[in-house]
Amino acid sequence: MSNRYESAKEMYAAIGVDTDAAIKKLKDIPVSLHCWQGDDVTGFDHDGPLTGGIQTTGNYPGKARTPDELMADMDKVMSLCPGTKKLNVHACYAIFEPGEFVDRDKLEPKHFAKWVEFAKKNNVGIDFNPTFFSHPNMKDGLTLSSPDEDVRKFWVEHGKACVRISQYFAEETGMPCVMNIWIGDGFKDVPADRMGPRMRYKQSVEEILSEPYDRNLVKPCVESKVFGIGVESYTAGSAEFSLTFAATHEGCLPLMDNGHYHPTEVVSDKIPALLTFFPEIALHITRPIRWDSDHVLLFDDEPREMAKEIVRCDALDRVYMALDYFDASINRISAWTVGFRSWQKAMLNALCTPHDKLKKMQDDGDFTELMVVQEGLKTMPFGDVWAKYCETCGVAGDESWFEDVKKYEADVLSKRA
Ligand SMILES: [Mn+2]
Repeated sequence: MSNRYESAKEMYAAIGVDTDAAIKKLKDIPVSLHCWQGDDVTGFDHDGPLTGGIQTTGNYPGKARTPDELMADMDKVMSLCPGTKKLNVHACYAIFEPGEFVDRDKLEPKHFAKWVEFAKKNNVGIDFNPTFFSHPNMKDGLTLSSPDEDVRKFWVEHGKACVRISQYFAEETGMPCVMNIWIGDGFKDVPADRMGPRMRYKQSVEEILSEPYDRNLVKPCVESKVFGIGVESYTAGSAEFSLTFAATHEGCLPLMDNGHYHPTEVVSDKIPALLTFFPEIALHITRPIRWDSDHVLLFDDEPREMAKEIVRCDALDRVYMALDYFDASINRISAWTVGFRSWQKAMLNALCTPHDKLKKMQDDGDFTELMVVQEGLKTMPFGDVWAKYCETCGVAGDESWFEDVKKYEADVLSKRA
């Protein structure tokens, strides 16, 4: 193993890449691990169906049913993945005392104390998301953009409660909390008014962000979307709406989910465009197959290109990275792990790319050589650098981690009825 790494290191050094430095750098970059892969976006505050235009498919046994099960599963995933993790929690994952319940507009930090305890135990930060779906107070599919003032106010109060909870997370963990606002509000068929819902959505987010918070601790974002299931004709929070909102509201970040654009658009190209203007941006990283299907992230072309853009823009400290996918058709621990490890691979690969040399070729107009060299990079011994990175992080560099998952499935998951 070490011979293979030494040999790979020499080959990378010959093209101007310091693999030791790449490994050292990646270890400290936080990536947010989404709690909702573990239970198919169900949460703990309701018994109803998943709504809001999103859907999980599959019925693989062993999904987490309680906070303890979900956290045990996340512990297992984190133990199999290299790098620095952060937790990503949705408001519907509030943890109540036995017999206790409050609705989303009344949520308090105490309902997330167990998440803080879990984060502290793992020495990780927490990102947060108000949950504007899977709730009876979505009226005609609308929340923050609802023309019903009582409905709209309910959801504004939910957003404000989430700002307070985000501040609590940041204060408790000592790490900033990215608070992402995404709504599935929209219409199945041709609307009669496209601007009204957007005016109300704008007003609602402004009201939410009027809740006092420390801008160094809470990083509010708005996430756009192109369409959802049952919401095919119109979504209030479109790309133009969300990007313009962030651009015109100091301290609010644009969040791009690479499943939330038309299929021929690529977020890799949008990253440098936004970094040209915004001090900080946020990402949801997923694998859309023909639509926003939220397949498990793989180490394939678009994540590789996205990671390269973050690294070559020298923006690892300006981009908040979070995973967002959910597959209920396969072992969920494995799904989580494959996705997290894939993004780590994409980033390590990006850190092992001689960007300065490639940029010079572009600027000098050497496009023939640029193509030749970029193709050559694809067969560099990246696997040996990856294995070394995993070894320094104390996790398996090959797929032997799956043995652990199979054992966990036999000992733990299969016992869940
Ligand atoms: Mn997303």
